[in-house]
Amino acid sequence: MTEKSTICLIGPKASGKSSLLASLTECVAQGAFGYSPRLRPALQPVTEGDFRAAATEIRPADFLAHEEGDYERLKRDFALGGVATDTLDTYEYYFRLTVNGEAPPAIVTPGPWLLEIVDSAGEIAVPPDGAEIPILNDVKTKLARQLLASEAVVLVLPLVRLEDSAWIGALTRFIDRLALAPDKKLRRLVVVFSQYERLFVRLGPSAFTYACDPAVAWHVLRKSLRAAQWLERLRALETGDGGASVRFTVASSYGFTKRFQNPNIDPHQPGERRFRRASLEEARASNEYWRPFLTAEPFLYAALGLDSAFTFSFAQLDARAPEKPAASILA
Ligand SMILES: Nc1nc2c(ncn2[C@@H]2O[C@H](COP(=O)(O)OP(=O)(O)OP(=O)(O)O)[C@@H](O)[C@H]2O)c(=O)[nH]1
Ligand SMILES: [Mg+2]
Repeated sequence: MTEKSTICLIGPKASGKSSLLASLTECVAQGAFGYSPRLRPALQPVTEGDFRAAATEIRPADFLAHEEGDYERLKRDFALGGVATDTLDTYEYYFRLTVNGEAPPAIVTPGPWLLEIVDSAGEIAVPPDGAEIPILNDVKTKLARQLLASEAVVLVLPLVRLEDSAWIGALTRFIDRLALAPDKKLRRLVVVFSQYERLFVRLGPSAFTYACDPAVAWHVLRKSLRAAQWLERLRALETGDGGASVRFTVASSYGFTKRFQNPNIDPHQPGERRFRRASLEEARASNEYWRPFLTAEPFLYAALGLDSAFTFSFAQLDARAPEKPAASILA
């Protein structure tokens, strides 16, 4: 049976929400995640019509469609350096997810799953503290409705010193409101620390080897969360009435350069630009060098409740040592 779920991406401005979504299909296609390769997930963008009709196959009318879809546009914007999401609306993207290999027992239905993923500008749900950012009431209402109707929330936070960030107050209020909302459908919430590759910039080609160790992610998460006062509010969300299960993970949309294995940031470009060879056309340059890292995890957990070697529960992060990591899956 086809299952549908809605996932809302929430997080402060420039935390990397749109980039995480833009790199999702490539991460799944390259198997650059911490799930078993035997899972063989596949993810394909579909149209809103396919989602609404709950069609399990692509509709014939769309089969030979050539216009660029919204998701292709998002991917192109990301490849060119990223564009801040417009505050004038919220933006829905649709996907069909299948699991073609050995489905673990945690998955009770065989799928496929139709996903609606809602992206929005960070200022709407998590504005900078103390700033007055004009947002249309209609847009706030739309996002609030989408949040209350969604099965999962993916909270994207940049991997910086959290206590220095100017949006902690807004984030704490957001979590409180979500925990207290009576009519929500929320079953899962994933906190993902983005831009993970930046931690490894000095490690050269060893970077990828360290990043592939789930124990490193466990330590990074524990350290990042130590001063986070909103963490106790999240526990309330998990233990409260109709509690949602909470997971923590790390991800990098830029990822690590294939073959060279170093963080995928081009040292010859101003700012932080993805590495690519100018002489190659865009599609080839991406395929040849770009491997996103763990950007599938937040969405696969949100949709299926499936844990990977890089998703951690409160209990796992509270433990004194990381669990023995599952065999390294990233080739
Ligand atoms: N180094 C690094 N930079 C990243 C990564 N992901 C995104 N960025 C950069 O971070 C900036 C913000 O990324 P976005 O994806 O636009 O952030 P957002 O959360 O969608 O921001 P709003 O739409 O404005 O709320 C862009 O300049 C990206 O290029 C990453 O994995 N690593
Ligand atoms: Mg965005």
